[in-house]
Parts: sequence; structure tokens; C-alpha cells
Amino acid sequence: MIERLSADQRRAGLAKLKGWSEVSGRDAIAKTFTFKDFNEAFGFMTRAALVAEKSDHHPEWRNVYRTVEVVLSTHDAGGVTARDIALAEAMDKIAG
Ligand code: H2B
Repeated sequence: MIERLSADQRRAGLAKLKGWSEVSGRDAIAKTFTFKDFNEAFGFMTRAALVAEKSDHHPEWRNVYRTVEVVLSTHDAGGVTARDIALAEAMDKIAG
């Protein structure tokens, strides 16, 4: 079973990322991505979905036109783990 990150580990993980923050009232991290249009937003989601499926670690997300709101948490661990940091990094790379 993967372990939740400590507060210090989570802060260190967030420092590597662009624009992610802690969700208040929940052990999770979040970011809203904004793209040029729906096509770019959905292209991002498609590529991120392939990474998520390959790593068996899935986002909570919501798309409205050209924005994608993402929340990452490891349900099996009840909080943020290294898997969330890794998926967040991959999403930042995909978004460019
Ligand atoms: N995604 C996320 N975000 N958290 C999990 O705990 C998780 C997951 N668990 N994707 C995986 C799938 C698990 O349910 C399967 C059985 O490996």
C-alpha cells in the first residue's frame, strides 16, 4: 500500500509543479488548466488519460469548454501520494 505524503513531503512535491495547490478541507492537490479552445483542452485530456490508464492512477476532472479542472488524490491511501505528484508532473508536461 502506498503511503500518504507528510506535510513536508507534499510541500516539496508541490514545489516541483507549476500552478498546483492544496485543496482546502481535503487531502488533495488541484490545478485548473486553461487552453486556447475546446480542441486543445480535449487533446490534453486524451493524452493525460493515456498516461493515467498506463500508470493505473486516475484524475478527478471536469472540463468546461477550454478549461480543465483537475483534482488529484490517491483514493486507496486517502490522500496525496507520490503517484499524484508524478501524474501532476506528467500533466504539466503534456500541457506544455
Ligand atoms: N486512481 C487514483 N487517483 N487513486 C487510486 O487509489 C486509484 C486510482 N486506484 N486508479 C487504482 C485505480 C485502483 O483502484 C486499481 C484497482 O488499481
